[in-house]
Amino acid sequence: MLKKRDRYNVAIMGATGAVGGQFLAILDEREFPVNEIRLLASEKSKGKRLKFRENDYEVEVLSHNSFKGIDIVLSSAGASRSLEFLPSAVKAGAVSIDNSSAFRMEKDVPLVVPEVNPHTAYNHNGIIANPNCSTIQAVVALWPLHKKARIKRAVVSTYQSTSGAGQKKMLEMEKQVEAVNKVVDNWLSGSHSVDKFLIKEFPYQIAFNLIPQIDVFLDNAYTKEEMKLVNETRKIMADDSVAITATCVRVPVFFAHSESINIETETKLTADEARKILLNSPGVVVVDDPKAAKYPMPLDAEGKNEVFVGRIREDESIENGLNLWVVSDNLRKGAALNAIQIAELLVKQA
Ligand code: NAP
Ligand code: 3JM
Repeated sequence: MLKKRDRYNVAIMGATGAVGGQFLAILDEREFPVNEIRLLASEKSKGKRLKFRENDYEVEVLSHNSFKGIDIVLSSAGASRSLEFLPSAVKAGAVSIDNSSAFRMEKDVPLVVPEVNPHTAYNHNGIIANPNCSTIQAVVALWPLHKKARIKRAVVSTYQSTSGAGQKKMLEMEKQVEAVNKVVDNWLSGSHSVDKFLIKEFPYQIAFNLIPQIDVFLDNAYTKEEMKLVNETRKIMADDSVAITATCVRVPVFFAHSESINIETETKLTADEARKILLNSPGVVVVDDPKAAKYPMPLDAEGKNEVFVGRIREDESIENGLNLWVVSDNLRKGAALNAIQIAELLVKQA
């Protein structure tokens, strides 16, 4: 339980990272009632200073003693750090909202998307999990349709930006893009491939390429990212009967993930009905005007809080099918914003 206070002591685990930076920006934007802020990262960032509101704060090295006096931990320093350090945060009496996959599928850990299952946030033992970025934007769009017509099956193909893999990977793409020029003049010589030394973070070149692998491969030939989407979606919708299959692809986009989603529903939903439902759904913006060539794109979603849905059309190959195109800023709704919305739920109830 979060103890009621006028202002809360907040620790950010992974404050120097891509998600950490968004935590600081969004806490400020939403005027979250922060008393003390504690910025935690690795030894590498010791002594670094980061700005929050009007002041700058020194980054401290994460340790088991980092949580004394802290009310809320916003955690995004990777799954192994969450596994190692969040039990100490629980012992210190803090409530942690964890962005990693470490605890998401644990029975006593709520997995929360405030537009879908806000009531589950209150039933925790000190750790609340924030879903994977691709799961969050999918369920924000699918939940209102599921409530109306029950989704029997969903086929999700993702187009995930490099910011979803952290700052080092974004920088690698930038360097690779800079290394390639005069492609059209030299296309026969294949000069849009970069030198091997520019490929360290991703398994293959990401600039001007697509990589159909995110996270590691599992025994069933799916990647861990794909199975996160399947299992987390079912847990959040509290419905294991929904059949879901996913293909997750890294694309050379800096910010915002896109998803092509095909659903089969139990009862018929026309494209117009789906559009109307989504127009009235929290956190969703419908951008869907084919005649004017209006549809969601990652460049337009960058820096925004909503989940954008377009290209809504009936799947003519089956009786009750729909296709959707869903785009959202993965560092905001897909990570930091969703976690801060969860913190806001806790504050409201304290
Ligand atoms: P990132 O840009 O690479 O940042 C990683 C952060 O973790 C940095 O602050 C880093 O500190 C810190 N860190 C790494 N090793 C540490 C250690 N041993 N002790 C303390 N701090 C350590 O990655 P990111 O994109 O922000 O993602 C961070 C995590 O958030 C991911 O691993 C994932 O679990 C989760 N997440 C990310 C997204 C997303 O869309 N990016 C979405 C959902 C969840 P230094 O700067 O000192 O190395
Ligand atoms: C997004 O340290 C790690 O293994 C983190 C890998 C990671 C994750 C994860 O598994 O927590 C990178 C980017 C995620 C996520 O949201 O699941």
